[in-house]
Amino acid sequence: MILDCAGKPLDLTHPQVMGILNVTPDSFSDGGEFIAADAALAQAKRMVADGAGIIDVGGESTRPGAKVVSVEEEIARVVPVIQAIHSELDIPISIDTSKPEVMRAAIKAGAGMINDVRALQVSGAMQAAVDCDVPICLMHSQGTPQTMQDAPQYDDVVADVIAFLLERKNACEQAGIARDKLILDPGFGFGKRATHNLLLMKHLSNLIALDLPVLVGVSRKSMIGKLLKVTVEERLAASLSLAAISVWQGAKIIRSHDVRETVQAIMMCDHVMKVKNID
Ligand code: 8Y4
Repeated sequence: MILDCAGKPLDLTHPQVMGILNVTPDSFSDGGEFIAADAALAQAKRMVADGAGIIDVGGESTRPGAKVVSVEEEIARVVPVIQAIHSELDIPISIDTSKPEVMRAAIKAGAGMINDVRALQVSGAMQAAVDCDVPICLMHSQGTPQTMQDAPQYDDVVADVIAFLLERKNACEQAGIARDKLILDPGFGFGKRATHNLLLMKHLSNLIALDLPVLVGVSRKSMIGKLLKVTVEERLAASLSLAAISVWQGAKIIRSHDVRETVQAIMMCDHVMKVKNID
């Protein structure tokens, strides 16, 4: 199955790595609010050389406790970077946003997928997604990024997350978005305790069974830090292990900071999964 991301193909017959490109003032800035598009483009080029299948551009930090960013500020951060990647590189771009105005501006600038951690629940986002007519990743989250890690609670985390994603999938179909444009994501770390994340990983095949492509984002996340007591710089091996466990169960897209290593890990998984007996 090949996803059409505004004219650029994303081949999901193999698992793919989505390279993370944060364009917030703590990356690529001169210390002020100005984002250096050329530096962001250089990182995108490196990710393409390392085997990324898509690049996820985000201008709003979704870290717990992060500041709220205005529509104007978010557009000013992401649009020049998307334009530069779109004109220089032959790779699909996803826009990591929940704001309808940012979705529209990003798609106009050359993005070919919407990655929404709020699953199109913001007012106007569903209609923006309908109008943009690109693939959409619907992610589960409990609470807002500001409060989500305070006290996450579930009856049955796996069943609750699947029920939420089915409800959002149905809302998309009702709004006129074809099922074959949808990608589902359990939202590791978004309003989940370590045990909730582990249960979602153990039972990821239950989400895969819905028969839509599944995206997993575990790269360097704090669940690894909490369980292994390692700093953010020391989380690569654990991130690769979780990527492999995800792909083994059928995940199709792995969102990662470490593209080269993640491509190697998931290619090995794919080889094992597809090997045929000799003779
Ligand atoms: C260190 C490492 C510090 C990671 C913070 C983080 C997902 C996502 C994010 C995800 C989808 C993050 C935008 C959180 N995570 N989109 N976005 N799925 N679809 N934190 O899991 O990487 S941002």
